[in-house]
Amino acid sequence: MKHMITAAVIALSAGPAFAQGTPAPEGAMVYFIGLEDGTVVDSPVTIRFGLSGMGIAPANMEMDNTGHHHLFLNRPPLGEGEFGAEELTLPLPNDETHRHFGGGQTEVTLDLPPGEHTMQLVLGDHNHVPHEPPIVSDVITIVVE
Ligand SMILES: [Cu+2]
Repeated sequence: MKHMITAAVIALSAGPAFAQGTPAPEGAMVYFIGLEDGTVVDSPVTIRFGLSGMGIAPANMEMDNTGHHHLFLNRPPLGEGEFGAEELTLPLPNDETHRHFGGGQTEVTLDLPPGEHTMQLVLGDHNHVPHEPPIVSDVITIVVE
């Protein structure tokens, strides 16, 4: 009896799924309103998201020059996490450290334990993928008393 050898074809050579990212206009910015690096707060803390040069659209709604907010919480800056630069071209995860505001929300109130909490805002397109170039805020560390 002859055995056939079947080669598993693994498409390792495929490029990023979103090689052409959603373009962001020059000068667009996301930023924290009223919070900066080192700000001391009480919990619960309300975190307000600022955006200039672009508009907010809910997730899954494809419109030029829009996106929705994501809050990175206690993880490395975009592009410096577990998946490195690859995460610039992939949908952002949705978990405790990656909060999505796909309804178009521009603030959130969080119960945070005492201590330091590092955060960054990242705008994502209708597919939750960062724009090209990525629209990200400064990384700030707030101190919860
Ligand atoms: Cu999202």
